[in-house]
Amino acid sequence: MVEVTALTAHIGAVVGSAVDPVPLSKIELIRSALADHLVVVLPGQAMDPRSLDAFMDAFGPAHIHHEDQGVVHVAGLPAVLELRKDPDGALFGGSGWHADATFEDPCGKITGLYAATVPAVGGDTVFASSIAAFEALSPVMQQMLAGLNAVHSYDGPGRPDHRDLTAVHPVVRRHPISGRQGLYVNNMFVTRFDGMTREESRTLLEFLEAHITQPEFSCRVRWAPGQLVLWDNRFTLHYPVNDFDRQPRLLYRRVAV
Ligand SMILES: O=C(O)CCC(=O)C(=O)O
Repeated sequence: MVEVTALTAHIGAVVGSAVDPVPLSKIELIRSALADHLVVVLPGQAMDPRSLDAFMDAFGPAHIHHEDQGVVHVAGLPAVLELRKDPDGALFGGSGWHADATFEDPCGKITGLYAATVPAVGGDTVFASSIAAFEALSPVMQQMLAGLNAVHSYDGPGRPDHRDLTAVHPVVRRHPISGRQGLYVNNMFVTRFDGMTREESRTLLEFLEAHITQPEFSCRVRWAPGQLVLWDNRFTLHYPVNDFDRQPRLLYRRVAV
């Protein structure tokens, strides 16, 4: 019997344990925990970039990140990114709340992040549920948001939309398994709501990010070597905490679209 232990009321669960890791062949159990909790922590997994790549095929086709400053692909595995923080280096994704590859269509669906080396303390990742956030809004606000689309662009707000990496997505989407609705916006990539001015969009986006990321809808994941974390990018935001100067941190990331 594999234990699934919720981390908070709204988001996050640990599946198995470091001494009794869940077999990764139990894909339906993992998929169901992910649908219920949006973020699942799988401790004690013996993986490498190649097995991470193969495992993530169960969740959808690979997202291949384009070349850019700070983007490091694992040699021979174009879908797997090496997220390395060395002393004085920047932390990938480290500048704010976001979801992965929302500027693509199809967008980033499930991310798998596997820890090889982590600081003794620090470098946690915080996640927030956009489903809990949506359900807490007034019906009038829910209805208004359900009629909106948002423009997501790789270069983010304040810059012209990226010529290739720009996509328009509905602001409210329904989870295909749980049937619950969640918000699909993030301030890193959304440049505006379709049909609204940038000023109108900014105010609404700032409200939504503050609303989604409140502690009541969030969980904080502490890393350990050998830990795999999966999250649903369609219904969560995440925030890498950059509080571990001068300690190495190496994770491998594979996104399914
Ligand atoms: O390093 C982390 O904690 C999260 C990584 C991240 O933000 C990303 O891959 O987009």
